[in-house]
Amino acid sequence: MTNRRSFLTGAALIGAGMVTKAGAASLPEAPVQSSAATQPPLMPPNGRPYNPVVTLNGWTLPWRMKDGVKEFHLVAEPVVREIAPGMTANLWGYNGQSPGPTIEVVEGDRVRIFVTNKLPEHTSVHWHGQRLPNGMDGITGLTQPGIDPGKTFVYEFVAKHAGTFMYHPHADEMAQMAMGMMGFWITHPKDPSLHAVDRDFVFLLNSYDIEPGSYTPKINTMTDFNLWTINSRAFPGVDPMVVRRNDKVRIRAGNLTMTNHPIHLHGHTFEVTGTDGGWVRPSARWPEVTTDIAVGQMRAIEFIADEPGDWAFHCHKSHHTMNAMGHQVPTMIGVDHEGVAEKIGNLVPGYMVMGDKGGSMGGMQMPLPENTLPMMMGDGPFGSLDMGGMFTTVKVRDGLARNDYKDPGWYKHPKGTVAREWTGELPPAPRAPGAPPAKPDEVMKVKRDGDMHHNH
Ligand SMILES: [Cu+2]
Repeated sequence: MTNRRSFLTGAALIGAGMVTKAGAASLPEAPVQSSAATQPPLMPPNGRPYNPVVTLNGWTLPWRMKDGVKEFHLVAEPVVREIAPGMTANLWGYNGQSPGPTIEVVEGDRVRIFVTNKLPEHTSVHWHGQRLPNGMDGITGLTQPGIDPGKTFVYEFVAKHAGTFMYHPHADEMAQMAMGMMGFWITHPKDPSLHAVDRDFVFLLNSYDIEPGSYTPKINTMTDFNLWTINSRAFPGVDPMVVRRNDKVRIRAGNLTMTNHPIHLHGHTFEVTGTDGGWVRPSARWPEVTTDIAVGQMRAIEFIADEPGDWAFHCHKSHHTMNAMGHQVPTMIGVDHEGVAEKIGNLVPGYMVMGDKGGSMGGMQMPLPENTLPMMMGDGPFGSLDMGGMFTTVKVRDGLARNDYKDPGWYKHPKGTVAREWTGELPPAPRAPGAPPAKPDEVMKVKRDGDMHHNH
């Protein structure tokens, strides 16, 4: 739910002396979002018409129209974000959530954004990708002084070009970005029929390093993050993208992590139709099923959702579809530790050996420390789903009512269309040259070198 927070009555929210009572009256409200669930698209109550986007596990910031200017109020502040059921994080964000709310405007709109700083240190907001006057670019020290705690700054410019943008601080940025300060910005085309789609999803890719049992990201981490998230949510905390069969679908993702993410869609082919630089000319597009999104980049992909089902959508770096546990764990495939668990169990109650038949724990989980997520934790219709992190689904369905995009549950496969166990006769299994003779139920006796240490 969106709560209203008035800056007339909420005097404590504004630093002393910065905004006078008369001044406060001229500020638009700063709505606050308390839920991490995907909010329905915000239909524009005034201004020029457009087709609103859906922010996955997020929301769009309402505005006030004043003398033909769209006025928004962002409040930079500490927030508590649920990463997935069972884990919350102390992050920094805007208006109650991290990422902050999506800002949606129309090409040619004059936009005024009030930014109130409730963080313990100075901040600024950079409007990534926008063409604007240099002094509105939000670079602390270069184009403006930092916004000190308790102060409110105003940014104002014309949203000149339709497209997909982001916002984030350029102020103590290693800390502020690592703490979750970022948001999405959509400038819709003047003509709503241009680039029109039926479903338009947006989200940021982000990452955190939060030790199991703690709540605050380690901001000095450079590459070895343990939570890979979509809009600061890890699967199964990421909502599905629900579409009707034959909908034209656009998904826009911005990458504000420290590494690239090859984003992969199952069951369909798509084209990259936009970047943060603008729309890609149709003659310059080619079919893809994976597109790499580099750091600081945005990609808009489009496809016709013509195959019903629950289609995986995820980063193709396998460690990015894992959650916090499972890092710095040695590879144990082929290591026979029969009896070992029992011995360790005497020393460490609840100890469980990780995957001597591979990594999958087959639904078993070690007792976890407080406030963390098992490395793979989803439950699917066929059992445990061995993925977490930057993973969700595109659910394509026949027969959804128009504008009814609530989660329809798992796909019901037509008879005879699910992979199944072969129960007929089997030929003798071939052996690789030099392989030891087979014994029933023998696991391979190979220890891989080293441990699972990795740099993402
Ligand atoms: Cu990734």
